[in-house]
This record gives sequence, structure tokens and C-alpha cells, in this order.
Amino acid sequence: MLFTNLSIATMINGYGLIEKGTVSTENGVIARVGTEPVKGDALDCGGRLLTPGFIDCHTHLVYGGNRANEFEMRLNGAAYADIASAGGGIMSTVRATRAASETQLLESALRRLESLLAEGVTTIEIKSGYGLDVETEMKMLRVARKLGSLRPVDVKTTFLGAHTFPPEFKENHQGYVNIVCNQALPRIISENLADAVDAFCEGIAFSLEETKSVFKAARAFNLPIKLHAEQLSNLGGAKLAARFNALSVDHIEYLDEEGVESISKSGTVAVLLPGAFYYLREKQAPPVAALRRHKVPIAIATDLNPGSSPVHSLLATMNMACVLFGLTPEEALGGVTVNAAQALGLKDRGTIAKGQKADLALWNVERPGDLSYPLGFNPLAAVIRNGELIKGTLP
Ligand code: DI6
Ligand code: FE
Repeated sequence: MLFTNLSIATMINGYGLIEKGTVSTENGVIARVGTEPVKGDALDCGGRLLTPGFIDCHTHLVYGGNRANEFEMRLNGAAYADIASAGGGIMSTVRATRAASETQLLESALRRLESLLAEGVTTIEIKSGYGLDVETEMKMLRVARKLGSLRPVDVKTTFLGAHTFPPEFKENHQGYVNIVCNQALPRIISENLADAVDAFCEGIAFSLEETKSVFKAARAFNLPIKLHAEQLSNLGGAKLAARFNALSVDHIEYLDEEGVESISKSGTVAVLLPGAFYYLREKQAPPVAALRRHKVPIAIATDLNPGSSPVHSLLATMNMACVLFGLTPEEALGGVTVNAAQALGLKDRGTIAKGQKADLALWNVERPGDLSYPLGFNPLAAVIRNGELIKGTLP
């Protein structure tokens, strides 16, 4: 394929904008990017913006039930942590997910996935973590893998058995840590169901020591790690994750300067999740100034989940990252492309350059800043994946 008259946000050094640019693809990868006049039949894109395909690097897309009732409870004064302690929260989704068949999980997840795909997403990460027993965790991961075969999207799966403690193990944390590390993980590895391991390090979930056990087990199997860290308080999870060379630490509203320094040294990506901040009406924003000072790559993601972030739009997430966290539109776009790829350990996508995977989104706008600016407006024109048109129409 050969495209001309493009405004290309290559996402190399910021927007890396090329005006009146040309892109060609061959065998599923980008063959050429430049401004030279093209020979042969090129599609004139009328000055439209071309970006890398979007990457949602943190979702809990597969789950049973929904939690609209808790949304109402919170707006009637209940706190997120109190609902969780009373057996609601994550546990209410665990009950619904355990009860759901694989087909039911697949059907509900497909509907949610469609919303993301409608906005140019070509790669998505999906976590388990609403099973909290070996069978259900594996069921979730199988469904996540299957989504990638049913829709034109690359799915990266993350085992989040350490999301919280199931009621069966409320009084026996070590027993559950053992199940996660010694029963679930080996089986998940043997069936190739996970590309990374994650944990929720928080007062209402896994302690620092418990998180460390999970990281050690992941390392023994050579799986990269990620961490839900410093979302509601500062336990030092990010520092621990840095010691294990984590791909990313996610949320990090309560991360301090020292923590920022340690993830900067380990090359760990900071994944900001403005949807959860918005829904929980949090007050403390993540330390964006410190992240910039220490040159930590910033990604942003929907955190799509039924409790803290029923957000099904990466474009809305970009807008929220700008309005709520003060990211620039340039940082927001980097957050769903180049840095999101890094948060998943993917080197073959997230920028527009020769040799990169030809996953591209064409937009009915002329400037990249236009993507973060509106709320509830989708200017997508077309999506190309592996060099093939999979959505929309080309000019
Ligand atoms: N932090 C979150 O925001 C989600 N998981 C986590 O560890 C919320 C999960 C839920 O409330 O269902
Ligand atoms: Fe999450």
C-alpha cells in the first residue's frame, strides 16, 4: 500500500511530525516513510493525520457481571475501600466471573472490545484477576487469547492472580500466595496463557512482601512484571517493581520523588490511568512533574474494569490525562502509542518508521493535538493492521 499527502505523527521525539508525507507498507510492515514524491498509484489522503495504531496497555476487559450498583453506592457516600472490605468491589466481580461460562465472558468482552477498536486500537493488554482460583484465572486468560483470534487486534495477556485475596484465604494469605506462585503460574505457563505477571500492591490487597513473592515466581519463569502501585497510598511498590526491572508501574498517584527516581533507573514505564482517578474522584494526581524531570516514559490506558474505571474509550482517556493530570496532547498521544508499546515490552510498534509493524490509524483531522481536544467525538477514518485495511474506508 502506498499513501501520500499525509500529516504523519511518527511519534519519534514527540510528535515527530512529517507534513505532506508518504508512507508505504510491504508484507505487513512499514517499508518507507518520507516526503519524497511517489511513483506509482498512491492514495491521496488529503492532508489527513496518520498515527501508529493505538495501544491500550492496561485493561481488565474480561469479567462477569457489572457494578453499576456500587457506582450508586459511592455517590450515596460509601467509600471504594469500604465497599471492598464489605465483600463488594473486586469480590463481587469475582463471584460473577466464576459463575460465568467461557462463552458468556467472551460475548460480553467482545462488546466492550468493539468500543476500543472503533477508536483505532490495534493492540490491547488484558489482565486476569477476577477469578482468584486456578480454573477461573485460566478461563479468563483463555477468553482474552480468544478475543485476539476473533477480532483484528493483538492481545497481550497478563496474569493478575494477585489482585486481592479471595474470602477462602482471608485468614491464610500465605496459602493463597502459594496457589498463585506454585499452582496457577506453572499451569498458566505450560499453556502459554500469559505474557506478563501483575499484582495489586495496596492495603486492601497484596502487601509488599506478598508482592515480592509473586515477582520472584514470575522471574523464575522468565515472565516480565507489571504492578498496580501507589494507587490509594504509598507502600513502596514501585521501588520494589524497579528492583525487578518491571515493564511498568501503573496508577502511581501516591508515588514520591524517590520512587520516581528508582523507576527512572530501571527503565520502567509509568502508566497513568485517569479513568480510575476520575471515577473514584481522587484528589492526589500522579507526580507528572517529577516523571518529566526524571525522563520516565509516560503511558496512559483505560484501565477498563467494572469497578474503578468503566471507561471504554482511549480518546476520552487522552482527554482526561490532559485535563486531570496536565499532560500535553503530545504526551497523551505518546502515551497510547510509543510508550504504551514499551509498557508491554513491544519494540515492533508504537512509532511510524521503516521496519515497524504496519499498524496505522488514519484520522479525519489535520493536527495531532486535535485527538486529545474533544470529548465524545471520534474522528477515526480508517485502520490498517499488518498492512491491511481492517476498518473504515480509504480516500
Ligand atoms: N486497581 C484498579 O483500579 C482496578 N484493579 C486494581 O487493582 C479496580 C478493580 C475493581 O474495582 O474491580
Ligand atoms: Fe487496573
